[in-house]
Amino acid sequence: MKATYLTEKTQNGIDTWSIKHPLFQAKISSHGGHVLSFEPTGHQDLLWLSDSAHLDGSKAIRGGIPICWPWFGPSSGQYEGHPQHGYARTCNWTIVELEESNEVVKLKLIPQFSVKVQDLFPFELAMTISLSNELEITLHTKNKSDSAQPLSQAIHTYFAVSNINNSKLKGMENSQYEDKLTGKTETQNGAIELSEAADRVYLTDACELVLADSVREIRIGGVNHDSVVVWNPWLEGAKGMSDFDDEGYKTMICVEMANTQGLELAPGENFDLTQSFSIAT
Ligand code: TA6
Repeated sequence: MKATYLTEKTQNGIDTWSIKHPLFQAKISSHGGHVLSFEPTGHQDLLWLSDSAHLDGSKAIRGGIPICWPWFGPSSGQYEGHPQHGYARTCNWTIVELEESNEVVKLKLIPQFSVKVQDLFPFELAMTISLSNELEITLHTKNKSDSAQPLSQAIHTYFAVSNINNSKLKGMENSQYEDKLTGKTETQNGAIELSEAADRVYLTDACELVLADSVREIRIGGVNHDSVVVWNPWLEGAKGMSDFDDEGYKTMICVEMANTQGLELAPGENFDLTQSFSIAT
């Protein structure tokens, strides 16, 4: 691919695209269309990636930005028995459009589902990623069938923090959330400060979040989400995952713009879910 800022390396059938731009550096894997890192110039990586992540295509990559689609969480209903978080994060993707300038690099990628997988659902998917001093990622879904179809999805971003014990996620104060660990619905009191495992679905379309630690603030936005998922497995959870470093929970938090509340696409409907983030200060 002829490009100014993007270079491609292929190993065992997986492409890794490295983008070195005056405003940022980034890495994306063709496995899962997975953004692995995003470093605005002069700043540390905004994304967390497990040191023991599988980058060989054997499973979803632990860290960066996994794409959960066309369902979020355990499969259910017509998709019963299929893998958690769907198939987008474990199939290979290709770049179909690349636009580069001094200001921004824009990519459009499409997934290469197997016929068997594609026949499971009547959706078409594309992803656009725009990178500058901000990263904006959008999932474009089209319902190609002649009936309404349920869709759940998440841009499952693993953010890097210097220390989870002195991090705060602001912007969802007073929001209700489903606590997946207790099965209860709670109300958020003040900013989100974690001191134990958390797996929460905030029932909000809040779109001006700030993830603050002692070193920096990351601004997190979104469009068309009906919920924001916040997850940290903490020590016991991390120990239970072979691709999650035991101590890794100390320097990450997942903040995911998602559709988890019963979205249905009408026949022929297009639906875009976006997350964006950048350094605030
Ligand atoms: O986003 C939160 C969550 O749904 C958690 O329940 C946890 O399962 C996490 O995703 C990671 O899932 P994974 O399949 O990548 O291990």
